[in-house]
Amino acid sequence: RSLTMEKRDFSEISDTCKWESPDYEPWFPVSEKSNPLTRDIDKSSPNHIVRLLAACDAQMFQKDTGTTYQRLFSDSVVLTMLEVARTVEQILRDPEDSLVVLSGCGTSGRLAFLMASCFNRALRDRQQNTVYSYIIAGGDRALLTSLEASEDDPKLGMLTLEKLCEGKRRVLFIGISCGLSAPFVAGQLDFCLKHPDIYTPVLVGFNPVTQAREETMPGYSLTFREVVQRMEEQRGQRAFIINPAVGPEAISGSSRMKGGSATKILLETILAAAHTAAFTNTHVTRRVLLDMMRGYERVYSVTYSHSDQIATLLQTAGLSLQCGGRVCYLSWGSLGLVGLIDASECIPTFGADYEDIRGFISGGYQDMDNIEGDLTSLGSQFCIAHEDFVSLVLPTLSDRDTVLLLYTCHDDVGDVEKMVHRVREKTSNLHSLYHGLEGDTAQWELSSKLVLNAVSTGSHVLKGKIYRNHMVDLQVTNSKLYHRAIHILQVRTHARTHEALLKAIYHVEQLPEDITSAGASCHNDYHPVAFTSVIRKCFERHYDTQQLYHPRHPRTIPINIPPQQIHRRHNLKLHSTLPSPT
Ligand code: S6P
Repeated sequence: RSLTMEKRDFSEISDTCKWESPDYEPWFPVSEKSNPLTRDIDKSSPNHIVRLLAACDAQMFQKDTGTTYQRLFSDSVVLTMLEVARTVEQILRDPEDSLVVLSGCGTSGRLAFLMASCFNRALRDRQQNTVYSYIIAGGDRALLTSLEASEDDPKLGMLTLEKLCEGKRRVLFIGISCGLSAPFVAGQLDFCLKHPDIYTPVLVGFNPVTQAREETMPGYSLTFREVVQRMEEQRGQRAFIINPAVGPEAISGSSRMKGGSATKILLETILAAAHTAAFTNTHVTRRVLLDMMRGYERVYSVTYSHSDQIATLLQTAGLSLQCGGRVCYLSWGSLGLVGLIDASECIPTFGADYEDIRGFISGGYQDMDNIEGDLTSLGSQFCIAHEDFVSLVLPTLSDRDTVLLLYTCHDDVGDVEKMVHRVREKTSNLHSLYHGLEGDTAQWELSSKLVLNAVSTGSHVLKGKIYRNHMVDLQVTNSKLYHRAIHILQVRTHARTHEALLKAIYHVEQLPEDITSAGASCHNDYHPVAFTSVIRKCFERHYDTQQLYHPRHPRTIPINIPPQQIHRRHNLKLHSTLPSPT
């Protein structure tokens, strides 16, 4: 191997650990730091993008390195998981008037829904009563689109929880906030602490408690950090905190990626272990939990062993987006939810239109099994069945668009083939992600999530929506995103960034006093629509946009080549050598 290769590998290894140093961006919590591995992702080739994403995801499974950060496999984390799993086990053995509620905002709420549905299905299959429920800030429509503003409302969180749990004797509340930051979840945790006779709160996130958000919440006397401190006082008895560090996200603050994957790994491990124990009359042990988590680590390795194919897919999707085309995920079974979730996140993260990357699920809302039922009447964006794809998208489908099929050996292959024939009449740009060997649904889901996150993130990187490793076209729709936007502006300028952002938001040259003196969360109430692409507007004011929206080094990917020449037929198969569940 050449000296250059070795030098690069060495620098990647040191970049992997760099973020753990106390001097590295000390003003940010881990979940908002920029990952040293990906600082040049915006000018990387598709193959290198996938390699960088794999390196970032690997940080999830990194062992305890003796720094201040506890990790996924740390004793303290596994011990708390064990205690929570035993509480779930007790509920499963005696479910009368009991509930396990999973709650969160944005991606965290979508995963809460995914897991609640999956484990309720497992109970129904055993002819048991269901015990899981979910809350997502903004209600069911937030499962499919971005409603980030509700995240700022602690009272709404509290009231929604109270209403859902009316009449219950025992509630295990699992609040997910990757950044230990969502006021909506803080309000719920605080409510649980005030009613210990019924509620046991569990907080899942990926920052140390000392990095929980300190900003005051609108209409609330406590900060997130103060709520967490109160939980710490009860820790291990009436409150639990599961908060390993998984390293900064590949795209700064994009907690849909590692934050989402780690949430899925932690909670599915806890719930699956509790189910096994309750229905085989055994008890959850530390070893069972560790074995299950190692199973997910193998899922990671098997998935990224297909890096070249993922890179080809990412490049094709990127070309579609660059040409003004669309990327459609057509899925069967529970992979459909993974597709819908990935697609919905592109709207707030990349300022994408809902049609840019869009998910469809074979049985539509019947397969979704969400609390509010069929949402199609809310508009085209909420049409999610394959039938909707056939009537709304197929007629105008062309080689500019990319279609990705996601299915497993459990799905009806005849049905998949029918869809393949219909799509091929319109485009040759058809791909598939297929889990071919018998396996575990949860593992297939994680594998698909990693691939789709890579495709949607990578294709938007190729489109020019990322500057270094920062999102520059995000929608500033809540206070967390407002602060992130301020930081992104500071990356390139020492100008008065708060003013620059507010002027762009309100389209004014002079800022009236009531705007400048308002807190971050108030700006959503004033001009919700004006927040779209604010960052871009701010950058346009200060910089040469050419420099921002095109790669700093010329790519080998030509942007205006006719569709026939740029699209290649490709069939990605993830023949699953995934391990079976414990
Ligand atoms: C992040 C995603 C957001 C977050 C949401 C909740 O990629 O776009 O929707 O999930 O803001 O964040 P958190 O830190 O409370 O889980």
